[in-house]
Amino acid sequence: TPLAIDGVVRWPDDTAAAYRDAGYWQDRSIQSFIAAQVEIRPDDPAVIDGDVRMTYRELWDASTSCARGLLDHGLAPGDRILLQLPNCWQFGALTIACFRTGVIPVMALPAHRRTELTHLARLAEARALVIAATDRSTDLRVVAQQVAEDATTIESIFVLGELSAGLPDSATPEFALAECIATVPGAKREPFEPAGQDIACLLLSGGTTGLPKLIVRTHDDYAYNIRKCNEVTEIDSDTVYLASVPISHNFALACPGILGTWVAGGRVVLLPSPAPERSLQTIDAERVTVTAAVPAVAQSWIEHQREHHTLKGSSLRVLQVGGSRMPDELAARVQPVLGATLQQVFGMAEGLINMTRLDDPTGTIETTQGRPVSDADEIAIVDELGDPVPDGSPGRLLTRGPYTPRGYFRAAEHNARAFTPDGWYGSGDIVIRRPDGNLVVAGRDKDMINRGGEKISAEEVENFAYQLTGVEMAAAVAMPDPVLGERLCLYLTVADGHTVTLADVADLMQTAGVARFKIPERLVLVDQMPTTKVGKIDKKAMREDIRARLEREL
Ligand code: J2J
Repeated sequence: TPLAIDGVVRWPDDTAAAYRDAGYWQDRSIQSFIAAQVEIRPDDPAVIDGDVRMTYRELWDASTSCARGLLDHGLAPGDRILLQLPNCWQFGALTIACFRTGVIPVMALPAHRRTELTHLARLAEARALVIAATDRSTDLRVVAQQVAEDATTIESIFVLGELSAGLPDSATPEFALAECIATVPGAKREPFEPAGQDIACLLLSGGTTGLPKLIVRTHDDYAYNIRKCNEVTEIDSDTVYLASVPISHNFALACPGILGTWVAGGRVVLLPSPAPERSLQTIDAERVTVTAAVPAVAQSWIEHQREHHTLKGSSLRVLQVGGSRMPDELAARVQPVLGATLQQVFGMAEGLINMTRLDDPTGTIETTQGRPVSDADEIAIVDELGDPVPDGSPGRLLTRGPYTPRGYFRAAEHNARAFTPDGWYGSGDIVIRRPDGNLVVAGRDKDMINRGGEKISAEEVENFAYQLTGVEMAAAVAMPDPVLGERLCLYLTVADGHTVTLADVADLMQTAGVARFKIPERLVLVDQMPTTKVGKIDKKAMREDIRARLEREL
């Protein structure tokens, strides 16, 4: 029986039984697949991170030490920790250690700051924080202390890198992650053997609400997600997978990502960012065969390659692209310029993953976002009344399946809106199903801005704007951008005698501490917000307005 944790929505019993009978759920932990690879190929490379090259045995031993360290610090199965690390081998060792101890990592993004981290720590009642000492110019140790002050369940902070110099006695204690990993493990016995229904990790939703929601991923469902993605992307022990986009995100974590690669016995190469020069050099130097990117990154690689011909070899077999809609023109340039098969991925941390297949006709690969990775994925495309629309017509995407959970963590009220009573998840995407089953993402029916794959909840930004004196009405909308697809534009109406600038909004958000990508890049002051016939703020009119303004400026 799984550990009891309140606020987790399970699949109905009969559905769960059917998933077990069909073999989708195998009551096996994710790490058991990796452990099997450690047995088969202890001396094969598992991860390459800069100068660090670790074999399967070494990665496993690091996770063993790390597990011991977590337990020594008083963490127990079922406890949550907030994990915020950049792409590094320690992320892998720690994630596996969490699986092996039953400690549940909450996968925060590297860009998150005080506001998000505090919210997540509170929501999850996290007992510890894991951070890097710094991220670019930000001292995350200072941020972590603030978070620990506001999220009172935090008892310890694990730091990758230098500890703070001279913390006051009242501060939350810091520990070096390196020491935790260097702990000499005692007993050989596994400290915890997860049941299939135990929680492997908590992922973040791409958020349409004021603050991100947490998504419960069990070993049963996430292992199935990983296995199916491995099958479709043809991952095996010869795979060399490059992760340059954040591995805390579902895409590079498990679709198939680093976990899929380890489950298959392949080799993971890590980079801290997808900067084109270094990424392309690394692909050649490490003979990378598969990698993942958002469309903006794919575009930057293509442009770089066309100008500098950095890629010389032809090791790259598959470039996965997802996170936001890839323009068809860009899709058509991948194979000719990079020499790799494009795989479009339309996925979500909530579950459902669609992929084009590697042997699909070029037309399918270049103009669709693929189809579900599992035959057990249920898809419905419906109109406003919830009635199915015919193939070829746009409609709202609903989905259910063996790796799409039935509710967010501790979010009963939101769940009532995001899920139908029959357990279908409404992703908020408008899609068209072609007769061959492939989906085309045609739009969105959710109040979110997709800034090159980085999701921004309009409500979250608007809530900040309302804190500024004089602001009467605020509306965050997407403005078109040739590189990122969308950027964030903020519309405001301001009371007489007040002025608000873009810098005021940025200052406020920076002071509060939020991910930089959420800060609006343009401000439009209007006398009146456009409204619909029923008096609601008309965001569609605003999106058209900003599009027209940008066109006039060209
Ligand atoms: C259009 N919109 C897309 C695409 C995601 C793989 C890839 C992506 C994600 C991801 C992921 C899109 N075209 N190709 O988890 O494993 C938008 C949709 C979707 C939302 C989910 C993975 N691919 N999207 O992006 O949880 O709006 O997951 O509902 O961050 O991104 O966001 P997220």
